[in-house]
Amino acid sequence: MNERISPPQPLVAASHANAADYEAMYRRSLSDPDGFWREQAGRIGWIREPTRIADWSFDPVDIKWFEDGVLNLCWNCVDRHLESRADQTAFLFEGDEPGEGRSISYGALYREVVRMANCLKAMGVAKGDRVTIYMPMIPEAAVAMLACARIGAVHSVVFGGFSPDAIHGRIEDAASRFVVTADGGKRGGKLVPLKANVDAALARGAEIDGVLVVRHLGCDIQWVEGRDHWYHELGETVPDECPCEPMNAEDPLFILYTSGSTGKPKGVLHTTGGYAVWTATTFHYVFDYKPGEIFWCTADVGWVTGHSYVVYGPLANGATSLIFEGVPNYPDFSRFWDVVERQRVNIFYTAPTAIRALMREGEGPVTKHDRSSLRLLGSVGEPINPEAWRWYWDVVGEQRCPVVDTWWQTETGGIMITTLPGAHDMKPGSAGRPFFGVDPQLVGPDGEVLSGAASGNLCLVGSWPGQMRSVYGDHQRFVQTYFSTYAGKYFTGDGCRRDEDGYYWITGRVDDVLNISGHRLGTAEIESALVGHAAVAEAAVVGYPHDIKGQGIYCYVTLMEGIEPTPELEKDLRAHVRTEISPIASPDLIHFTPALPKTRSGKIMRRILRKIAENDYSSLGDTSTLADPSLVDVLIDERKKK
Ligand code: 6R9
Repeated sequence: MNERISPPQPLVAASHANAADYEAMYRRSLSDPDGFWREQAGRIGWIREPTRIADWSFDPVDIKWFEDGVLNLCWNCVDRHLESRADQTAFLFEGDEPGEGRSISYGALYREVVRMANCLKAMGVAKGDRVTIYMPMIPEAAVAMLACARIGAVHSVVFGGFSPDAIHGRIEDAASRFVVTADGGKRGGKLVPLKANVDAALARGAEIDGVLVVRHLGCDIQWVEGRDHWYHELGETVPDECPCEPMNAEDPLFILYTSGSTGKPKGVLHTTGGYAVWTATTFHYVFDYKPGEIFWCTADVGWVTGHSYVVYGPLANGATSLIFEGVPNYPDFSRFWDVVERQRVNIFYTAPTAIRALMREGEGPVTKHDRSSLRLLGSVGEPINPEAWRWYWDVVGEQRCPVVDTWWQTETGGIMITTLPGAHDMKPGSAGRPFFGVDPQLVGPDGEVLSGAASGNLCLVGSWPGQMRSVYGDHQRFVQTYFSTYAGKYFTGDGCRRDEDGYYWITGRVDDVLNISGHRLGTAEIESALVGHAAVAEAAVVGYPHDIKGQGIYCYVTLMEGIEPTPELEKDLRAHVRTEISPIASPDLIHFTPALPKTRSGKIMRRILRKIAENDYSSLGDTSTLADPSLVDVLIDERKKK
């Protein structure tokens, strides 16, 4: 399908960039990056303006932007707006129960952030210290991030759905001595015992100086005297002013753990100046944000999308950003549109998995709510199939609202490939064109650079301000993961097609990273959780097509001698993975098998396992290098019975 849809005309006329602007600005962003980004850096208030703009190399890998600039990102997101919009809403909070929530003005946000920052200081947090944030989707989660940025502490947000083991691993890796959490959270009517999970994580051993606890639900929790502090109590005792720490542009802002194809999740490190400019600039152009509009990104702050487009991008632009604690199907499938109607949301940004799940419920839950406030729709996290795109455009947006399909990664800090609302026609299923400063290249099987319409591995040549700078504590892993496949290029891990109009169509990961409902999970992580179970000898995990989640988790499992597969064991393995990693990582299909297909050198042939999981037995490729080629038929027979 190569259908083109033009954005509605009134929108084009009022947009921040039209087609001619895009062409000129894009060309200049590549031919004169210093000039271009010096101008865009003007969106940020600097304590000392940078004189050096781009200074990077991909071989050896050393990336710096705005190197001699000094700024504070919290000041840019909060204090800077006090003069002109102290009474304007910064965060609109919609709780898990409909209508439960509040609105927080920039003035009130300032007071909250100062209080939280002073609480952190009172616990001993200093510039450069890592603070782990494990919170529900409530304003205090954003407040904690901003408070860290204010005092120069490095936040490491851990998604509230992660298990004690996952929290513990991240605390250890970041050598973080401080935690901010809440007594509990609610999602879809269910209690999430956040404080209890933190207690369990810390019980596994960690050197912790303080845990700051936000009272959200008022539920019963355990308390460790001397270690735990109530935010509302400590907050009473602290001063009501807190200066913003002057930060060098290349000082770390945050670490965010994300799954790769090997090993443990890695701590993606972002620094202050480049990330600030990147999120501020992309937010302005991609969402075409106009003062006074209400912007709603449904992502949790536990993911990069929440960092860049719930908190930093919107607030750096003085926007009103909606924070939603709940889920799309609680109390029913019309929840998103109920919120859109009540809060008069103008710009709505969500993930394809949510769109597909809602689409299955038909138009009724959508059309019963007034969506006339909507002006722009966005999608992020995984490829959006053209059917879901159409439904989003036709039913949700009534063909009035351009759909921006935004491709990017935790590593890129912000949006990289997208159409711009006033500049480009849309093609359902295609992310679109590169954003300013983004220079994509498609590389073929032999490392050759492909030109024109082609399919290959998506690389980026040249740095952009929002690029991650390192893997926390392991720069070599950064170099190895992203820059060793193709010398001198950043390799994204995604496959991609470029069409004759220069539009990019992301086809998905080409490495062992799964994308489950827009959440990244490494097959290696799930395998290591499975083999951690006493009954399991070996495990191999692959993705397979799933109607709602995009990809499902397919686990091939061999058992220890003498152990028989039973439905109880299957249930137990599922529960085991859920507690080891997270419910997100719960296996969709467990396939018990006597053996895994291996080469003679002992490597599991994942290519074959993927095909069998997909029920595609026609093109298994060469199976002659297998130690036991007859195993393939056994696996196929077993698959057919699933
Ligand atoms: C922002 C975010 C990154 C991976 C990425 C790709 C997939 C994200 C996409 C998309 C197709 C889009 N992805 N957006 N694929 N179209 N619009 O999702 O970051 O969690 O790090 O995931 O997600 O495969 O490589 P992250």
